This record gives sequence, structure tokens and C-alpha cells, in this order.
Amino acid sequence: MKKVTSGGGWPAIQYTLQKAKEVGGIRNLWKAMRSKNACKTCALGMGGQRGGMVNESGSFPEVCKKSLQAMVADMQDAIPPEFWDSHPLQKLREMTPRELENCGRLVQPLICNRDEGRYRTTTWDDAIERIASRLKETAADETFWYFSGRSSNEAGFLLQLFARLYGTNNVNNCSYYCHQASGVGLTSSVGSGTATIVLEDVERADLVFLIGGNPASNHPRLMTTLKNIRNDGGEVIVINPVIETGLVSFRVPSDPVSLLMGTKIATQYVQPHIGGDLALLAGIAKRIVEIRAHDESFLANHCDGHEAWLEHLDSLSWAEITAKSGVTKQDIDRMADTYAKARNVVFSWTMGITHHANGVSNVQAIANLALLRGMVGRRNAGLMPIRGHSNVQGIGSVGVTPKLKDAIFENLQREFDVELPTGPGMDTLACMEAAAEGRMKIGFCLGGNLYGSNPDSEFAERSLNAVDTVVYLSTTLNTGHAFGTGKETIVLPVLARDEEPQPTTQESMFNLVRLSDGGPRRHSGPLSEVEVVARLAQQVLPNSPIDWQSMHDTGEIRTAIGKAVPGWEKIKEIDKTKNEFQISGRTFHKPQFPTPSGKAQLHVHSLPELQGDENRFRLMTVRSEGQFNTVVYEEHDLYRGQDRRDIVLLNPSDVQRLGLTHDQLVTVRSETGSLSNILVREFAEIKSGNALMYFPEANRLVPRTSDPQSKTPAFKGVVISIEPS
Ligand SMILES: Nc1nc2c(c(=O)[nH]1)N[C@H]1C(S)=C(S)[C@@H](COP(=O)(O)OP(=O)(O)OC[C@H]3O[C@@H](n4cnc5c(=O)[nH]c(N)nc54)[C@H](O)[C@@H]3O)O[C@H]1N2
Ligand SMILES: Nc1nc2c(c(=O)[nH]1)N[C@H]1C(S)=C(S)[C@@H](COP(=O)(O)OP(=O)(O)OC[C@H]3O[C@@H](n4cnc5c(=O)[nH]c(N)nc54)[C@H](O)[C@@H]3O)O[C@H]1N2
Ligand SMILES: [Mo]
Repeated sequence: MKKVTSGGGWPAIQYTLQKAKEVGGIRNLWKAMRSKNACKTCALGMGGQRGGMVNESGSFPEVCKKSLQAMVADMQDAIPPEFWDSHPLQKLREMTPRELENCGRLVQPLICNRDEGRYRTTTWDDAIERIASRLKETAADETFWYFSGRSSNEAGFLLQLFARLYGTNNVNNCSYYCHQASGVGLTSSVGSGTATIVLEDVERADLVFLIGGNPASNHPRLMTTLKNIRNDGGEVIVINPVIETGLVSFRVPSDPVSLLMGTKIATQYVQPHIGGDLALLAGIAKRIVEIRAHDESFLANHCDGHEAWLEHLDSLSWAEITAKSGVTKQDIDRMADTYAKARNVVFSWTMGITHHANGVSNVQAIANLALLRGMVGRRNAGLMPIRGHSNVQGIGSVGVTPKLKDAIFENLQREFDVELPTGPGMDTLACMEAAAEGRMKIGFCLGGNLYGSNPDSEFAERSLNAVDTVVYLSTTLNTGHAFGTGKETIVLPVLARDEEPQPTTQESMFNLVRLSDGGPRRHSGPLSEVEVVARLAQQVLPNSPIDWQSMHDTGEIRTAIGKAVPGWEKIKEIDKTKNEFQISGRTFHKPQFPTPSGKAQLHVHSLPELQGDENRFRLMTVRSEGQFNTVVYEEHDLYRGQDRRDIVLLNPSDVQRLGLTHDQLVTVRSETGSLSNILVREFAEIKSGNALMYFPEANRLVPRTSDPQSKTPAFKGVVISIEPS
């Protein structure tokens, strides 16, 4: 497959027209895309009351392929009832993620007993009674509750409240596999776990660091912002072991000049080794101090720990920095020079930073570098984790974490006269490990694909298979429904955000709470997530101080969120005022930080050894342009010029050194598993010594090694060997 020379552009527009055809014409799709609902894909913040395809600074039209794909998927026909007779589990297991997604919308509650080996349809009453009776006969700590980041704040808040009153803190979300390291790292540095800035700040920056992310594929609408920065004479430094086409040049479809000519994005593109970022970031900081471009008064007045950190930087040798990062001194000096000259600098990052056993240290090192020149705590500069799922941040804010923030815990107990459990609760991977050891009887999943997103797929399957009852609230079929089954599996079909009968809210990565109006249902079977949870809670805990009946009303839930969650007071009136609001206490335009001392904290890190050697490669498991997490929409990867997914990409010099040829069949092995009949491919864009494969297929190879601080698996830090099949 020929590789495109820039991202975005005509293929994106052509794709829109093709997708429109699938759902009965451009008018249908346009109407759906323009409805006042928060966009369903990433957390950049489109839609809501500003209307679909409008971003947080009012720019229109902002559209990306993924939002179209997600919309078109929800606009599919229903899976007919006969489907389940002709598709036993065995058959579902043979289907690709793409085929599963394309089966259509789930519209009837389903039950599968392991012995029967197939799903059969049932009624809502039966399904809910069954789950309720299982819950009543199970000890609360033998259950776990997993939330994906697509659901509303209302559904997330209600379900976590129910789980806690039922008696467990085994409440967690997909963030543990995603940006948890950002939350933990940022909190330890600046006292708050999310972006310190709003979209306008990025738009006004004159330098953006883009570290370990591929927004051309995964956050396409950020590309408009980067294009604007370049047009205003600003600079973009990309740090990524892979040269991602769309980060070199991107054609923003809504800008005629950019569309025709393409906009150059990266002003400097630096390729570290996978896992080389900590050394690289320390190197830039060391150089800044050497050229005396650091802000001594900011460090003295607004930071703790700067003496120890500066001493540590001084003690690091350039030989260690360049060897462990894989980046030359010259490239580091150039980045430092650019940084030294810039006035307003934003640091952004995604999974290339968090998916490591030292993910939290990586994030702290980014914060260190920003603080070194006083780039946090003022306008037009700051820290920006580019979040994944459209409401992953909101789900976390409203209480979907094992340990509730103290203030939320106390507010809930006081306002609602309830007693909440005080046990520590388990993170996502810990729940999966407990399940594998037979210590979990019920797993309840609000969306997502817990099986598909896990490291070590063979383990993930075994783990969920050991659970008595697995419950999924889903919109479409995924590999979890085929492999991640319990002795009994119950699937409850739910409405998508824009089909909800009542308004719901979502939080963007810029801490803006957005209101979605909901809309007409497309199918008669599914229920809203909130209704399912309220009905279940009523049956399991009928005598609770919480009036679950009233919680069918999303307005009631918002009132409860407003009382319980600090900074969210304005949510109580949002459906009347339509005023989407910035959560208070999250944006830092002044250098006062919510840490015990009011100052930011600098952290010292020793540099980890580079993994791998002559014969063992560092492997990253990443997304293609045509997928959304475990949902694969297309087998090809447009920007990397690949036509299939069962491949391992290596630098041509490595392919030759191994004595292999392009497209030869190989076996890829890690300490966890192996995959055979994989095609090895020459891919000049990846730095030698490193390898690239696609998530989720490659998850068989990913060990359960995780960052001790954030519990996030090292999805990008896998060591592999490659031999002919
Ligand atoms: N189209 C699409 N959009 C999405 C998603 C999707 O699946 N598809 N998923 C959503 C979600 S939940 C998330 S979390 C985000 C994910 O967004 P990204 O983080 O952009 O996604 P990944 O594919 O994991 O890509 C990671 C990037 O990090 C680079 N990388 C890998 N290892 C390293 C390293 O050690 N150091 C550095 N510096 N870079 C490294 C890779 O080359 C790649 O470019 O996207 C969201 N948006
Ligand atoms: N190897 C490797 N593994 C990874 C990653 C990686 O980069 N490499 N990335 C990790 C990351 S960043 C993440 S976020 C996780 C993703 O983990 P998850 O969030 O668990 O997985 P998704 O694939 O996004 O879940 C998709 C499913 O959600 C359901 N769904 C869609 N919309 C809705 C809705 O409105 N309501 C409900 N109830 N369900 C809905 C559909 O059934 C769909 O099949 O995977 C992680 N795993
Ligand atoms: Mo994610």
C-alpha cells in the first residue's frame, strides 16, 4: 500500500461522503453530527451546547474520521434475534473486531451460560432480576466494577455510588490503562491531575512540545490548533520514536490553503528510543541550566525541591543521557535553544509517555522541564495531557476511582446520610489478577472492552472465565463478549449518548463540563445507562437512604453530583442555564498550586536502563488510523501505509541484520507469549532497535508489568525477539 505524504486532506473528505452513503445520505449524517451532544470519540471537547463539530474556542467545522465512524456505528441496524442461533460463542470468537462491530446494534438483553455456549435473548425484567439476585448472594468484595470513558457523568456517578453502598470500593475505570500516570504524576507535581490550561492557551502558545502521541490519527482536531500555531510563526517539537506522517505535514480539511498545500507541523522531529524519554527530558533540562535559560526566581518562589533537582541534573553525564535516550547531544541542544527562546510553551503528551513502567516519572519529568522556565501557572503556557475517551476525565472526577477523594467521601456521607466502605479498593489490573485467582464472583462493566484492553490476552481470558457472572452494558459487540465471558455472561444493550431521553454531561480534557441534549432513540430495545443502574440498585438495595427511583432523572443525579464533588456546583442548573462551565480550581493562570505548601514540587529520577539489546527489540503496541481502541473499523493504516494488521514494523537496517526480508513470515516472542505467522516489514520511519505492532492483537505479547505508582501496564515497553516462522 502506498504511503500518503501528509495526513488529513481529501481522503478524509472522501471518507465522509462514503460513510454518509451507509446511513442514507449526507443529510442524515449531517443532522446526527450537528446535534447538541458531546462528540463520542476523544476528549478534546467538541459539540455539546455549541453544537456538533464546534470546538471549545468556537471554531467550526471541526470534524474527524473517528467521530464519523463512531456515529455511523451507532446508526447501524439492530442485530436480529435469529443472529444468536446462528452465532454460538465459537463463531463469535472466529470473527475479527471489525466483523463484530459491524454486526449491528445490540437491542435485546442477552444471557450466555458456559455449558450452552451461546447467547440467547431474554427480557429486561429477567436480566435485571438475575443480576440482582446474584449480587444479593455475593460478598461485596468479591465483585468488581469497571467503567469505560464513554458513559456520562450521571451514569458513572450513579453506578459508583451503588457499588459503594452495596459494599465495595473495587471501582475503577479504563484510565488505569491510559492516563493514570498523568493524573498521579501531575498531582505529585502541581497538586491537580488534569490539564493546567484551556484551549485558548494552547492556541496562543509559540512553542508546543508533542511527546509520545500521534494526534494526526488519534486527536485529529488538535491538528487545527497546531496548524494555527505554525501559521502564526510558532514552533512544534515532536518527540516520537516513529516519524508519524501526519505530524510532519497535515492537510486540515476545513482550511482551503492547508487542504491544498498541506501545513508543515513539526519544526523539529526527534526520535528517541522507546522508553528513552526520561533521559531525553533530563537532557533538555540540563542544557537549559547550562545556557542559564532557567527562571531562577520562579524556581525559588514557586517550587519546592529545586536545589536537589538541579544538583542531580548537574551530576548526570552527557554520555549517559545520549546513550539512554538514543538522541544526539546536538539534537538536545537544538531543542533546548528553541525552548530557551520561546515565551509561551505548552507541553503535551499521550500514551508514549504513560504506557511505561516509569510512566509517572515520565510525567513528572515533563512537569519539571516546564517549571524550570516558569511555564506553569500563567496564561498561554502549561501542561496538557491529551486525554483519550470522550468522558474518561469526567468519570474519574465524579468518583469512579477505588479511593474517593476525601472531600467527595465526606460530602456524600453528610449530604445523603450514608455510610461508605473504607477499604482501599482495587485498581483494574488488581481486579483482573484477583479474578484469575478465583477471588471474584461478579464483574460488572459499564461499557468498554476489559478483555481486549488488557495486557496478556491469554491471562485476561482466563481471568474473566473464572468469574461466575460477567455483566456488560454495551452498544455493540466486541471481542470481550466472545472471549471475556464468565460462567454466566449477561449483556445489557444501552443507548448511545445522542439517543438518551434526558440530557447528560461530559467533561473535556480542558476541564469543561459539557451538556448533551440526547435525542430520539434509533432502536426500541436498549435502555439508558442511568435507567439500568437505577433499576438494579432499587432491587438490590431497596431500603437505602438513596431514593433510587428518583435517580432515573438525570437532573436529580446532577444535583447530587453538585453537592458531592467540589468545583462542580454549577452542574445543578446546567440543563436550565445551558451554561457549560469550567470546573473551578483546575486551570492555573497564576503560580499558586493546590499542594500542601502552595508550591509546585520538582522530582529527582535516576535514568532507567534502556531495555533490549542486539537481538531483542523494544516493542510499542499502538493504534492504527482506522481503529478506536479495541474496535477496528478498517484493516489498513493509511498514514503508515500498511494494508493489514498482522505485521511487525522494523527499521530496514534491523530487518537486514536479522537476515530477514520484507514480508517474510516470523514468530514474535516476549516473556509472556508468542505470535506466529506475522509479516515482518521494513519501515524506515521507526528508529533502529525498536518495533511497532498493533493493539489489541499484540496484547498476547504484553506482560503484566506495570508502573508501581499508577498501576498502568507498560504497553509500550515490551521486549521481543523475532525469528523466521
Ligand atoms: N483514531 C483513534 N483515536 C483515538 C483512539 C483510537 O484508538 N483511535 N483512542 C483514544 C484513546 S483512549 C487514547 S488514550 C488516545 C491515544 O492516543 P495516542 O497516545 O496518540 O495513541 P497510541 O497509538 O497509543 O500512540 C502512541 C504514540 O506514541 C509513540 N510512542 C510509543 N512509544 C513511545 C515512547 O517510548 N516515547 C515516545 N516519545 N513516544 C512513543 C508512538 O510512536 C505513537 O505515535 O487516543 C484517543 N483517540
Ligand atoms: N496493547 C495495548 N493495550 C491497550 C492500549 C494500547 O495502546 N496498547 N491502550 C489502552 C487504553 S489507552 C485504553 S483507554 C483501553 C481501552 O479500553 P476500553 O475503554 O475498555 O475499550 P474500548 O475498545 O474503547 O471499548 C469499546 C466498546 O465500548 C462500547 N461502547 C461504545 N459506546 C458506548 C456507550 O455509549 N455506552 C456503553 N455502555 N458502551 C459503549 C462498545 O460496545 C465498544 O465495543 O485500552 C488499553 N489497552
Ligand atoms: Mo485511552
